[in-house]
Amino acid sequence: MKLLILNGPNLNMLGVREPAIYGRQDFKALEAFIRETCAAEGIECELFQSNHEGALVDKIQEAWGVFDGIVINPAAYTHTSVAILDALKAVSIPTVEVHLSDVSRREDFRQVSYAGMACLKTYMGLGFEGYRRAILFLKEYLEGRDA
Ligand code: CA2
Repeated sequence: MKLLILNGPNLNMLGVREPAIYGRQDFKALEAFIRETCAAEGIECELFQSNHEGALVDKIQEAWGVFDGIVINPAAYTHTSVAILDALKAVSIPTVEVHLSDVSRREDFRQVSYAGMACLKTYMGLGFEGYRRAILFLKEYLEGRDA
């Protein structure tokens, strides 16, 4: 099983500011947490972070026929990007959305998620743990589908 883990703009700045919202741990720690989670579950993973919408769209398109599932935190593009939504729909790879913070309790402009419209599930407000839950959900979903 191969999962692609996508992180959007500014997540590489984790730990630098706004610890009350995003926690104190930095992006390196998040990447290590994701790799350890996948290794413990016997899952192959590739991690990709970009601050550019088109780069994320390219990566989603390239995932077609290569990855079994996608975990995505599109960050600010969550609330603006029809291009990312269309790419996820185009490849039709089982995808789970993750947000470190509980966006449902934040500003009005964060109340829409375009990417979420193409996702099986969303985990929010759980910090790093959201990524672990998304990985475990996809593992169970993909194993169930193959059985
Ligand atoms: O809660 C999340 O995971 C978000 O996807 C994070 C995004 C935000 O735009 C979404 O609404 C919710 C922000 C990414 C990180 O932004 C930082 C800002 C300051 C310091 C460090 C990171």
